[in-house]
Amino acid sequence: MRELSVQWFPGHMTKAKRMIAEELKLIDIVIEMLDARIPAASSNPLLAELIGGKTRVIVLNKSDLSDPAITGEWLRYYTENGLPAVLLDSVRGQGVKKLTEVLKQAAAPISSKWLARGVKNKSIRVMIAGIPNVGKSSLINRFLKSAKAQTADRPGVTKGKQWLKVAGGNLEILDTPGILWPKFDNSRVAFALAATGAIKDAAFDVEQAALLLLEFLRDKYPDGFACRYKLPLPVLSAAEDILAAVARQKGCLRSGGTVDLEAAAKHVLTDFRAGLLGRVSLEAV
Ligand SMILES: Nc1nc2c(ncn2[C@@H]2O[C@H](COP(=O)(O)OP(=O)(O)OP(=O)(O)O)[C@@H](O)[C@H]2O)c(=O)[nH]1
Ligand SMILES: [Mg+2]
Repeated sequence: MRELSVQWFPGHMTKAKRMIAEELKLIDIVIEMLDARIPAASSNPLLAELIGGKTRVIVLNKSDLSDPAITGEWLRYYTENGLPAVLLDSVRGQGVKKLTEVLKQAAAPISSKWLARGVKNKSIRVMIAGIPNVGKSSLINRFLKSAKAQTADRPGVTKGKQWLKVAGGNLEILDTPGILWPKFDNSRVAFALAATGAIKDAAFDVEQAALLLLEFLRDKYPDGFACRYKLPLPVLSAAEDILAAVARQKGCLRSGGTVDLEAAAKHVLTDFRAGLLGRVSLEAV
């Protein structure tokens, strides 16, 4: 079996945990941003542990790149497990309105509880947490565009911290996202994170990742890559032969005419991440 190993520094995880735990003291609702193509691999078990009883909202971002049928099943999975979930494309802003509605609904019981204790006009504070590159800053930029006001730092809050008022000012979103380091439980998770760009290319074997991806696409989503690389369907070749065909098609050749598989592998990963090989989900429910 082909496997992908990743150079991995667990110290990052401890540091991320400490930082998020500190920020969470001020937060009422946490948006857990997942990559719609890999909802399981992009979720971090630390977060559930850190959040404790706080309200959690799931966002499946980059849903413009994922397989719509499988993403629909993930959405159902979360809602059936009592977690509000929203599909998002945080670059184009698709789903932001729906997310704001879901946040308002999640905020309502918190406000009522406060009101029962005589606390009025207190804003509900929201934080966006997720693994690197999942789209946290893109969503914050979206909220920045629609924000009523960017509130200044206020008493009791670390100096310099900015809150964005949204949804009529009742909700405030922390404008610094919490980065969760992904957990490489096994080589399947490592592959999912590598293929989608959640970990830097320098930390794994790019050629190996591209071969795994081509194998997956050949078996599950052959149309997109066959069209992109002008391969006749059905594609039955071994992943190595497909990669060599991509190299020839893209002109990735070394002096002397041998194929440059590493260059071809980079093409494949870049095309996949940009959605040029079709809408693909790497993980089913
Ligand atoms: N197609 C698509 N691309 C997205 C989406 N959201 C973010 N991106 C792209 O993904 C890349 C990372 O987005 P960021 O918003 O910087 O991600 P981040 O979570 O803030 O990343 P870190 O700060 O490194 O943790 C950028 O190239 C974005 O343009 C999305 O919904 N769809
Ligand atoms: Mg960011």
